Amino acid sequence: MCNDLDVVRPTQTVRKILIAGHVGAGKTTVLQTLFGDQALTTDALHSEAVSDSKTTTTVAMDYGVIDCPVSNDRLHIYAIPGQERFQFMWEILSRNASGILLLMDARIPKPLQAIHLYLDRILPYLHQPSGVVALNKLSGAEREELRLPPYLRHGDLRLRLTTTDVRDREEVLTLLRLLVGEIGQRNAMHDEFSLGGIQRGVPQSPSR
Ligand SMILES: Nc1nc2c(ncn2[C@@H]2O[C@H](COP(=O)(O)OP(=O)(O)OP(=O)(O)O)[C@@H](O)[C@H]2O)c(=O)[nH]1
Ligand SMILES: [Mg+2]
Repeated sequence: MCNDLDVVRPTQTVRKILIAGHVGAGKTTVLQTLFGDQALTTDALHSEAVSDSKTTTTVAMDYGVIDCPVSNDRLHIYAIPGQERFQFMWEILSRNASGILLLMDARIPKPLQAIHLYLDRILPYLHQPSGVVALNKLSGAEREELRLPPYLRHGDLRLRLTTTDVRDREEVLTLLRLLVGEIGQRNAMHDEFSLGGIQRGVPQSPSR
């Protein structure tokens, strides 16, 4: 899936994807699931105890590149740190991201409220991104019982809503496919509006 990365195919679209979420949400796990030992991570020992016997935390970023053969996209995936004190990295890593994958531990109290609060903090760094919100850390039975609407509205944004277990490679690939689909839909809508503008006689800058 991530072979032959030296060459960008002529028709390939390169996209930047941001993985976000609280401490321990599973952001680094996404990269480890996709790239194994080759995942580029910056984990350091935690100064405080965290759930899931997690002893390390990301202090700068995680990074990896993967080709999505179905959609002919090359995804540059960046995971941001969850700890507040490394929030300065959010702005740096968010630049030019076309999509966000937000992971949320579904076991915390009021996870949907937590999603909205998190989005309020991260969205100012992003320019109209497409997004997927994935609730994780649920048992198989809990996932089956959970009836989620397909989309979550946050202001003007519509984010694809789903459950996941990012320790499973197929599940991570499904999330990436969903996100690429959302980006494609948003771009198609944008083109449609632009074309509408031309057809309605919106002044164009003179061609040279
Ligand atoms: N039970 C369960 N555990 C999960 C699931 N997804 C991730 N985990 C575990 O939760 C932990 C997440 O750790 P990380 O991936 O390092 O979390 P992070 O979001 O990168 O955290 P910071 O870098 O500290 O912000 C790991 O121990 C994973 O194995 C899940 O769906 N179910
Ligand atoms: Mg991490």
